Amino acid sequence: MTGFSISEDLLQAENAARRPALDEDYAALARALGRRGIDADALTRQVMAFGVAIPTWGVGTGGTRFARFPGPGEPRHLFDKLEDCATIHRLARATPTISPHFPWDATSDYAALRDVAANHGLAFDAVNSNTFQDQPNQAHSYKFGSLSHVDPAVRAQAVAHNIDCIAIGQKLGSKALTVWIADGANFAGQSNLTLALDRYLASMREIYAGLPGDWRVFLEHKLYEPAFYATVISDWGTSFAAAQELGPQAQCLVDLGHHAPNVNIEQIVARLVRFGKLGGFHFNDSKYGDDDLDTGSVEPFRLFLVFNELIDAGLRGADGFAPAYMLDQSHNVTDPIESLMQSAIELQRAYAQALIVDRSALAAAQAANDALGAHLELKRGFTTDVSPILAMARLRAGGAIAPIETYRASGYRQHKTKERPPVAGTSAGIV
Ligand code: RM4
Ligand code: MN
Ligand code: MN
Repeated sequence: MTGFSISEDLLQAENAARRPALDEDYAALARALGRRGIDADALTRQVMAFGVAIPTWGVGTGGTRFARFPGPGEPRHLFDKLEDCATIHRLARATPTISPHFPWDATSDYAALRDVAANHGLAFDAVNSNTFQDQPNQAHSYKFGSLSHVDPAVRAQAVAHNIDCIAIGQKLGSKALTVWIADGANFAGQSNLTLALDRYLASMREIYAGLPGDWRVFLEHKLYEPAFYATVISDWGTSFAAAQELGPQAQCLVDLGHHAPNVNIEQIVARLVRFGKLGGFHFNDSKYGDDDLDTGSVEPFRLFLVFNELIDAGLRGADGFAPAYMLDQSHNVTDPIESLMQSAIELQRAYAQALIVDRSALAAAQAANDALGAHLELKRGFTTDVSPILAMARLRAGGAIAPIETYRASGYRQHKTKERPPVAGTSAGIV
């Protein structure tokens, strides 16, 4: 890092102050888990191996349709974003990768970018294309759609952008492209629902043909917004059918906020796993729609149930099961660094709680039609406070026992506020 970075001395001092209490809590939990036949150290090692990608757009302060309230010292460009991602990973040790978005993250030298990231100890996960916004000097507008647009010239431009994203991703060491389109309609009759999907599929076939052999493409569905009457890839069924038609390298991406309220997302996950089409996740939380709230902040039980399906799939050795884990959140009222650390920790919590579910007891209860007994097996995992395991995993991986407190004690944001004077013209909206 060129500017301020959190010193090893501060990290050690913060950890030393918390170490005796952690050792006590960890020992007590290890004894309790031991009585259930669970090895706490093995669980800690599994948590240490769990990682989720940070979205580059998540480290800036987000915004709504109404306003954006920039935070002090927020990143001005990609290299500042990398610095913040490195800080998040340094303390929480759960985010070894980043997921970039183009052209938001466009730069002239991608080999150099990859090196800078590697020096921060970071690698790249899926690259995201953006055909939901017009860029300066762009020949055709996406106002009425992109990959499914009625005009072949607009579709060709959107296809070319996705192919460019693949080329950039190859330079960054990425192995997947995530495609989310904003295409849809605001009025009944505005668009031919069948032909729009046909055009999308034809465009996607061209993108698919441009995928390197060891790459995957993730199709991300979304129920509504910005189109409010119908979206082209509205739900997991459409996404699944499209992925099926495209071929084995196409899989579905589940963004937790992209469903109608109360939809059973864990069942969607189970279905996609069953058909070898679960590509990955955009984790966040939601109360009403695509709220992009912090992961685990609204419905931690649902998050746990999603992980319950993932653990089940992993143990079964489900075919084609290798989901990519990414966050996709917008931080409007918090420091994004704090939110992203906490969200990664909430994912590790759900993961650990799902890991300690007694799978044979659960299967036995299910086989005996013991509905409450089966439910209680799940609840036993969910109600176990695994915080000492998570803290010990961070400590053993070289991170902070208490990442947010340590971050606050470091004064990182105050230092960055001096180093990063605000730039004029930073726009409203999600970035
Ligand atoms: C969309 C969707 C995409 C993300 C954009 C910024 O709602 O979640 O994944 O790239 O927002
Ligand atoms: Mn998303
Ligand atoms: Mn979204």
